[in-house]
Parts: sequence; C-alpha cells; structure tokens
Amino acid sequence: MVKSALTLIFLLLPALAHAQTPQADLRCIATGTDFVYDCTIRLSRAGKPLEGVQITVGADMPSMPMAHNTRPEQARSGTLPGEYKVRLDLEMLGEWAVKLRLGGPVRDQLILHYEFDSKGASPKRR
Ligand SMILES: [Cu+2]
Repeated sequence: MVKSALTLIFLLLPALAHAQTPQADLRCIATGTDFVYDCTIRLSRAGKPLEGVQITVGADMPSMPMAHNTRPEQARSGTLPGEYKVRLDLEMLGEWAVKLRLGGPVRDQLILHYEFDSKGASPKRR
C-alpha cells in the first residue's frame, strides 16, 4: 500500500514538474557569416505556446569556461504564438550552452545545450 503510493508519487512528480517548467526548442540556421546564426525559439508550457515573454539570450561554451564573452541578445517575437527570433553571434563552432533568461509574465531560466556546426545547431544530449 505504502509502496504503491510512493510509486505513484514518483511517477507523478516528473509529470508535474514538466507541466510547470517552460520548455524551449531552438532551431538555428547559419547565416553565411562565420558563426552567426538566425535562431527561432519555440517556448511552451504544458504543451501550450508561451506568448509575450521577454527573452534574453546568452551563450557560452561549457568546455571553455570564461573563454567567451558573447553579448546577451534580446529575442523578438516571431510570427507564430510562442515563437521568438534571435540572431546569435558565436565565436566558434562546437557545443554551446544557450541560456534563456525569461522575464515578464514568466520568470525562469533555461539552459539549452546545442552543437553548432557550419549549417546550424542540433540538440546535445548529456
Ligand atoms: Cu570556444
């Protein structure tokens, strides 16, 4: 009885946390200028697009702490609900931790690990 109740709690906890934490998906396309990417962020919570959020986007390389000092950029609203656009000027190819600072109606911070190559970026599973 206790065991099954605990099991239920452990099954539900991640689902609850997942429902409340904003989720972000990042798509980036290389612009043709070295290390400059046009990126689209899709922000949602519990499967619904999050609109009207102020997003400040920073980036650094986990493998090179303090080596880079990219300027945080303010994302602008995209065309679809929950969509935001930002241009990232990174200093080299490789794995970057893209940090989204959310302000306005939602306050949170999300860190997205992406591998940037000459075409764009793909999520890095750790
Ligand atoms: Cu680097």
